Amino acid sequence: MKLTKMLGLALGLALAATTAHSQEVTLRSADIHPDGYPTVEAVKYMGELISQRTNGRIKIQVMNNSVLGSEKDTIEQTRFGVIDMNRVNAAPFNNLVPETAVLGLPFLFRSTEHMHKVVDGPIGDEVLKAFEPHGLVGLAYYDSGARSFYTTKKPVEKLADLKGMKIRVQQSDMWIAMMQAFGANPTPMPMGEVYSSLETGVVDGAENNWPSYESARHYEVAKNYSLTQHSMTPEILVMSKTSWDKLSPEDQKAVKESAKESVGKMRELWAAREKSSEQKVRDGGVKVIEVNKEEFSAAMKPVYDRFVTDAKMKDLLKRIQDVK
Ligand code: GTR
Repeated sequence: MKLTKMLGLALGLALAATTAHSQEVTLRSADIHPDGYPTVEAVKYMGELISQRTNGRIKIQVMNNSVLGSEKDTIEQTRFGVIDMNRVNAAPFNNLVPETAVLGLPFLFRSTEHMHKVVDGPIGDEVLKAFEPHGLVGLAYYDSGARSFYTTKKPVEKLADLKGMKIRVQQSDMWIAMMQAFGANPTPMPMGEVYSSLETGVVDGAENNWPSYESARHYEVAKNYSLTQHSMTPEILVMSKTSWDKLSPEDQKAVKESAKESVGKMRELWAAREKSSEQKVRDGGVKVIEVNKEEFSAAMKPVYDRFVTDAKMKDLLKRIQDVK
């Protein structure tokens, strides 16, 4: 190679390195929830952290309130690099990344502490890594409490009450199977369509945690909330692999660390919001029903049999159950 060409190449590389280092980036992050919802505020907080770590070079713009579309749609856009980051429940990832389905299995986690131990440990990291072949980089888990059923007309007091009821589910085969095992008639649809579907009778009910039940105002149209607490499927924060690959290794590290650090903030916000949302819906006249959880849990074997089939999934499940 001629000297001039070599010099040119070296200069080019050096320039690329400087640009990579001084790169100014605004990462657009999707969320379906409104301002004030813990997931939205936690990602904004992550934005503050990343900005501090990079002297303001990297910022996060949270595009919430479903402005970029439903969770299923935004996952696709994130995979193709149209959206940089996305905070989505584990459920809409289930068909794409089967490992995530294990985290949503009914009555899997014994408590919030059990769930935290699993996602904070090596199993959590392993599931986050499983996103990479699908164009996504798993960054962190956020709390989502426990999900329970709510219905418009007939309250769910026992398992048999769910028989034949049309229940909205998230867009995941595992969730469809779960509803079938409960005896219900699953109707998959994005969160944004649930309010009107409850109101017009397209569905008889849905299921969610206290904050979503309250925030999306579903409690106004479905006033029976049955404490089945059937799943503690967490929220997952991911980044587009395309956007990730554009960052320098140092910036990637800053993104990952800021995401992990925002988890503590999220947990604080979540614990407070669970309480205030519960209070708000109780004050709003919701009938809260205690159920025999064992009866509901005993019906879940078909879901495990169908979704935990190969040795890898069985091993993952066993390791989660074994976490003390
Ligand atoms: C919420 C969750 C959302 C979405 C929603 C749903 O609890 O935060 O990401 O999954 O439930 O049921 O669609």
